[in-house]
Amino acid sequence: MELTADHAELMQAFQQGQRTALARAISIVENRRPGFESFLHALHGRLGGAHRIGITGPPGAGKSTVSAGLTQLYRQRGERIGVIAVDPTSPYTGGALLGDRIRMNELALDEQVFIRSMASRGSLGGLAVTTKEVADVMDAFGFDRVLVETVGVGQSELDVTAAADSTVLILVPESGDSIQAMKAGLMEAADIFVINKADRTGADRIAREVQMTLHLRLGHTMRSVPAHHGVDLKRARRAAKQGAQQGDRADHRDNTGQHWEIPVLQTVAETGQGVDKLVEALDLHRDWLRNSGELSRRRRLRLAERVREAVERRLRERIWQEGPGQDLLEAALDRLEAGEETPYSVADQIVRGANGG
Ligand SMILES: Nc1nc2c(ncn2[C@@H]2O[C@H](COP(=O)(O)OP(=O)(O)OP(=O)(O)O)[C@@H](O)[C@H]2O)c(=O)[nH]1
Ligand SMILES: [Mg+2]
Repeated sequence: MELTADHAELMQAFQQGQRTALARAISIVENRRPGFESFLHALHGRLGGAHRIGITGPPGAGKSTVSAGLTQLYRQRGERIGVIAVDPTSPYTGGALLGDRIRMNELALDEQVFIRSMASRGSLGGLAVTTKEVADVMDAFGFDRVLVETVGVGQSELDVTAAADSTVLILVPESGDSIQAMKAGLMEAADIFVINKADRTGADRIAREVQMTLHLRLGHTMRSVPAHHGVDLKRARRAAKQGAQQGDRADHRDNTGQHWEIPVLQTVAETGQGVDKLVEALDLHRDWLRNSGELSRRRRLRLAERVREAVERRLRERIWQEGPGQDLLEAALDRLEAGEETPYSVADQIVRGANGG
């Protein structure tokens, strides 16, 4: 896991906090250039400082506007912020591009904010396959928060939870119908719900619907239905505090233990209204993650997943690039076609060949 001379030099600039080094490091990792694993290996000791926040939701829900609002508030606290926007503008809301650019450009002038757009590369889920590693690079660079914005098109909401400590699911008043159809997994993936565009009618109604659905799906008590405006941080605050006192290894979804009470907030991201409540909810969630042991649990899951991915990459390389896999496959094609071999017997030979036995 030795760095090339080039990468060693880059690492030095990176450790000095040079933004150009950060940009280059991200490119290496994002594009899986030769040596990227060694680079990540060298960075690994610096991980863990950043709060990773996933922001997901349907196209045009206001993810970028919310991210920009969050970034502004965090900046006021003097925090340094990295933003990863995966496929930032969907084909559905092409008009958002301009707004995105203006908002992002304003923020991008700030030396303490670093914004990186990534194409989703048609990966089914919508979340670029290297997003997690890019988040690692930003974490290692010393950002206090790393925001990962991804358009929700099904699986990607679940993907984003793999990259984030805290996942925010943004809906709009018009999302009503989709709530019924929302997959249980998706509901469970969200740590905080935000009904954005609360300046439109129906925000209260959808907030209630989300609460009801959470109640039905996750066994939450009806007490969590807020009296007004969907903002119910008091209960969340209490839960976080209790978790802290008891050091309980709370299960996120376990209503009988010290669980996280999922807040359902309302925002008008365009004016910034309610974004401060989201900042508060995220702070609470981070406290809860730490105190309940959930942060460690999630990080362990992520680390295990990372090992699996690296192993799969190695095996693929060993078989198809370095090993005899391709030759064995080509040599077997005639026998395959003739029905003398099956794809499974050939696969068996190839894998065994790669293992040197
Ligand atoms: N009325 C209203 N419009 C909003 C609000 N927040 C954002 N918008 C508008 O909604 C549009 C989409 O906002 P974006 O922040 O680009 O949404 P997004 O979810 O990032 O969109 P994609 O990345 O394209 O999926 C823009 O025109 C915003 O100005 C809000 O609170 N109220
Ligand atoms: Mg966007």
